Amino acid sequence: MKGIFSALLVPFDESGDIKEQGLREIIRQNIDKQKVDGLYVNGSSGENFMMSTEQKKEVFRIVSEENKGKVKLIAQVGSINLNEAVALGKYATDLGYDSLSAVTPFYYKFSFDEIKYYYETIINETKNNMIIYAIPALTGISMSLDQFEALFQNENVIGVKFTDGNFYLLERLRKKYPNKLIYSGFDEMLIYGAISGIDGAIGSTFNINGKRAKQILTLCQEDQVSKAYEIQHITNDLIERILDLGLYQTLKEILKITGIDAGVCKKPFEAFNFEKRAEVKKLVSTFNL
Ligand code: NGF
Repeated sequence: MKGIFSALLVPFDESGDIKEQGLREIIRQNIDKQKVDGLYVNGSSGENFMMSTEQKKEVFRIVSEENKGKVKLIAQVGSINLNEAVALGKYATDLGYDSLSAVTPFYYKFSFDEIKYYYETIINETKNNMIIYAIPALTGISMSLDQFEALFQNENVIGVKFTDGNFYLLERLRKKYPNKLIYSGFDEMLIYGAISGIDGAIGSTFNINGKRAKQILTLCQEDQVSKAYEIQHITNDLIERILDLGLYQTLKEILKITGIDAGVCKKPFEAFNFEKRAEVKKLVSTFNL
């Protein structure tokens, strides 16, 4: 369960339906071309929170079929509808996913006791492992070291996807929990997590730039930090442009330019600005994507 995990992109058509063949192509791109160690399915990058329960199940099923046991699979099942989270958790567990993950429940200002109950319920009902998905910038939930400790007491909580720039908290977690899996979540800050001894990383840009992410992680593990910095600098030149042009739309456009039917983003995400297509083509050749 260590290494580079792509937060899988999902291609939609103009009506918001999943493009099955395109999804299979994106899975193959990740496994065969980017050589990722695993896939993080139905996270933010999969536009999960905009999909119906049936669509989420469809994605879980197609990924499991196309993967054929090749790389590790993590199913993000978090939802503020706890019944849905449990149902999705059971579904992914039956499909053989290696672990579940769930975003901290958001929108309502849930107390920590409520958050703990949410994780315990998913674990108890599914009997699967759980990776906490902490992403304070999008959920508004910033957990303290003590709160992580309370969740980590449950042995089924095997780790955290830490999409946060709080590297002091990351260092404290790493020291205190050498046996829990810690995945960094911000691709542009991968090197800082790698220096702090993370086990892996989960990110959207790995769909197109996974090989560089793997190099950064491996070089840091081999104490070759200045070489890792060189790759992070190149990576961030790329990510900076992608963020300016629109994150998921541009990632999909890059995939399309490389011949993959990556579809469009689900509305109300805006369409990709086609006036920028020449610039994206240049990114593909400059960064050898
Ligand atoms: O897309 C986001 C939103 N974050 C991802 C990742 O942390 C979560 C990150 O890779 C994710 O992809 C998922 O749950 O599916 C960024 O896209 C990347 O660092 C660019 O900022 O914050």
